[in-house]
Order: sequence, then structure tokens, then C-alpha cells
Amino acid sequence: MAPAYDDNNIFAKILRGEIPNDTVAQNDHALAFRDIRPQAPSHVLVIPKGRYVSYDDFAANASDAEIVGFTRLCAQVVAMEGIGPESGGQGFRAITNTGEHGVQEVPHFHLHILGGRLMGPMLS
Ligand code: IU
Repeated sequence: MAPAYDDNNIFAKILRGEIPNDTVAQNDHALAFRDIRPQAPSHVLVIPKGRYVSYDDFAANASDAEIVGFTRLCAQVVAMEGIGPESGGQGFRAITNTGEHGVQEVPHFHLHILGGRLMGPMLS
């Protein structure tokens, strides 16, 4: 059973406009903003506007429109940042940390999109 969504999490506050963020792009279903502790020259978080705790919650319960909106915003971010091979970039990493073992800090589903440098080994 998935944990209940906490409306006081920091990304919920960002979505409600209670906390400022460095927005990169958004659409009806998702928001993309820069991570406050960037781990790469380009480090953007993409979050759904709906109340989803984690990737598995989103993938199982979001509507088709939400999933398409989220995915297309990810593609837009990659193109805008110029990090994808499709936009002449040298590649990127997209990851989502989930739950305790995934070391998820913020309990609102978010995809990290990192680029602009050669990534190290994925697992640690
Ligand atoms: P997580 O482990 O995938 O849950 O990491 C959360 C990320 O959210 C982490 O990279 C933080 O730097 C980032 N972040 C942020 O961008 N703005 C905030 O106000 C907070 C965390 I708190």
C-alpha cells in the first residue's frame, strides 16, 4: 500500500506558489524547475502537478493525459537544455529515487534530468 500523499511536502508548496522556484517550463500536467543543489551543469526536476508520492504511484494511478503531459515536458526540458542527442547534445541521465531504499527525500514524484557532464557509475 502506497504511503498517503503529504500536502505539506516542499514540492506541493512549490506547486501552490508558496515557495519560489526556478521554473524551466511547464504545461497543464507538469512543472520543470532547477534543482537547488545541482549535481551537474544542467539539473532539472520534472514533477507532475497531481498528488503522486512516487514513480510507482504515478505510473499506476495517473491518467493517460497526465502521463503524456509529464513525458512531453521531459522531452521539452531535454531539448531546451540542449543535452539530448536529438538536440545535438552529448546525452543525459534521468533518474527517480523511490522510497527508503531509493533514498527519496521529497515525497512527491520527481524525475531528475542531469546533463552537461560525463556521469559516473550509476549505482552507489
Ligand atoms: P530525492 O532524493 O530524489 O527526493 O531528492 C530531492 C531533490 O530535491 C534534491 O536533489 C534536492 O536538491 C531537491 N530540492 C530542491 O530542488 N528544492 C528544495 O526546496 C528541496 C529539495 I527541500
